[in-house]
Amino acid sequence: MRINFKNQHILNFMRNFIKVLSAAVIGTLCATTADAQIVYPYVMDFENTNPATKAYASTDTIVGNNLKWVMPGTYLGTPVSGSDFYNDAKSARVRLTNNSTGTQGYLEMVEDLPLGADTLSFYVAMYGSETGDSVLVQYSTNQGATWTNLSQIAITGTHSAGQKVTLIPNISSPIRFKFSKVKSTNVRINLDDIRVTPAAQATNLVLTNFSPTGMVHPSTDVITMTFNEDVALGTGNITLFEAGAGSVQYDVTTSQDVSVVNNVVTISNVALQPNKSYYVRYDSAAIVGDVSGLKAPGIYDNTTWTFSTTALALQNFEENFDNCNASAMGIFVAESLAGTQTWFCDTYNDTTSNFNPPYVTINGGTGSASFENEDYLITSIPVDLSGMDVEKVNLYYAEKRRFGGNGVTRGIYYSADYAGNAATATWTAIESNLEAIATTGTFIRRTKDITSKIDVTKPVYLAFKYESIEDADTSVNWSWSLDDIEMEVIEKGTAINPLKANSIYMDVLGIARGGEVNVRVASVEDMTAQLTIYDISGRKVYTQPAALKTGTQIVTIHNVNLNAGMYVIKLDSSKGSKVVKFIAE
Ligand SMILES: [Ca+2]
Ligand SMILES: [Ca+2]
Ligand SMILES: [Ca+2]
Repeated sequence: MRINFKNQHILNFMRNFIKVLSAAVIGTLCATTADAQIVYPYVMDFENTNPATKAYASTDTIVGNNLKWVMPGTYLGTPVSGSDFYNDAKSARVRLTNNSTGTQGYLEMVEDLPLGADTLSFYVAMYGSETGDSVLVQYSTNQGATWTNLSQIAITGTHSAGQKVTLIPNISSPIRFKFSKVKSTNVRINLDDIRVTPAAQATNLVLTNFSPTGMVHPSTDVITMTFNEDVALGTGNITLFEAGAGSVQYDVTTSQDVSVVNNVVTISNVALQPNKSYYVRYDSAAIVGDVSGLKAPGIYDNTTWTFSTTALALQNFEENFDNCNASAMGIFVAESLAGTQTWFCDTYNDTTSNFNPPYVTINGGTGSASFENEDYLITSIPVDLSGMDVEKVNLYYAEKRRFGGNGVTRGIYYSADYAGNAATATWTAIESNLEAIATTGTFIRRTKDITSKIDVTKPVYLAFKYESIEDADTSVNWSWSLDDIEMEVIEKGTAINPLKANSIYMDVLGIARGGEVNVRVASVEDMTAQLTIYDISGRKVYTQPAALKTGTQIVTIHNVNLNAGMYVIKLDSSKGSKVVKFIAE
């Protein structure tokens, strides 16, 4: 079962917002940033700026309480008693960029306040007897790339009684502010005691995604965890448990297999076994926020993050799409070679006959047109009947059509060289044009004896293929659904053979070039095997022992002297032997 973990934790994230009130906490949070520390509440009172004075036309950087500003059109210096408004001894006077001429003056932070802003308050006043100006307050959360208006305030404050303004941006991300004189005339305004309190910050990291989940092939060798911010490794363990069996513990401070890039933690070189169930736990302190120092809640149960593995290769199998999702439709994967329509997980109920949702569907027609499509639904692991004494292979499936038309062709194919790209694979038809579906809206069960059609001597990928045509007519293409796909293999002299996992699976990836042969081997246990290469006349050209690990691995054989042509590689082990042909060039 897949838990809706993300939403649950967003909920917790929201619930756990707290006010950051302690100066000590703020100091700790800020200590991990590279910049000078900003102490909250941040105050710009113009009493101790560096430099202490500034002419209107100057565009110098002004530092106040460790934060950098620029203030074109702003005067800093000794105030004029009876004309300037100021608290304590100084304030800012804003006019035009060249004093009495130019464009409106402003004060802009050129660094962020790292903990955002809960409240922003300041004093504003008109200079002397001047009247009628406003101040525009803007903020930026993208380092000044763009500015958002927060408020524009008509100034009623006077030099003898400034006007206090309090705004509540309540933005938790790093933020900077800009204060601009609005009127283009040269009337002057004063600003003082700009004060920002920190916004509430998240109290923990959030694990926003993780993999694997659901059903995966045992060749999967990577575990990833994605967080809501950039992270670093802390102290503790990430632990992979095989349900009811042992576990592998990754100590994040010592394991060479644990790495971090930005907000993603990756565990490499994971060894999985076929037909097993797994769960993953991790310690709260194992992952920490890179900048924030926040910790994650961790996972301490065996239900939050679970997954299981398929057999190494398929023999008898049955897929009812109970765990269908967009990227893994059970043991099948979808590939679209033409057209934007694709196979998808479906639960639409237009019948109760044989209806067992979810199932998979593709529809090359929409309400507005009919589209050209070529789409495969392919087994994600090979069907390998080479170790069986095959008497009969039955393929069962339930299929349904919706809508009318004659623009759709369906077929069943297999490929011995499929390697993740249906376009470059060689497909052999088991049946290139399946029989018409007489009625719409109802699942119909089919039984096909494919014994003489499928290659039982080597691993092959089985595929259902949907093709539809381009036509402005909406009623040409129709929707094809599949469910309950089952392969039944009957061995000679036996009743129906039960599902069993191969002990060893092997194939050669691609064409051998430059004396290099890439052999993919899946094993149910650690063992030593012997790999031997023969040429087509049966002459041994290479032999070497290979230490196999549990799970799937690529064994690369280097520097073999191979002429162009066909070869055979043989694997001998205590679990039996396998022979695979390959081509060298
Ligand atoms: Ca002041
Ligand atoms: Ca189903
Ligand atoms: Ca398509």
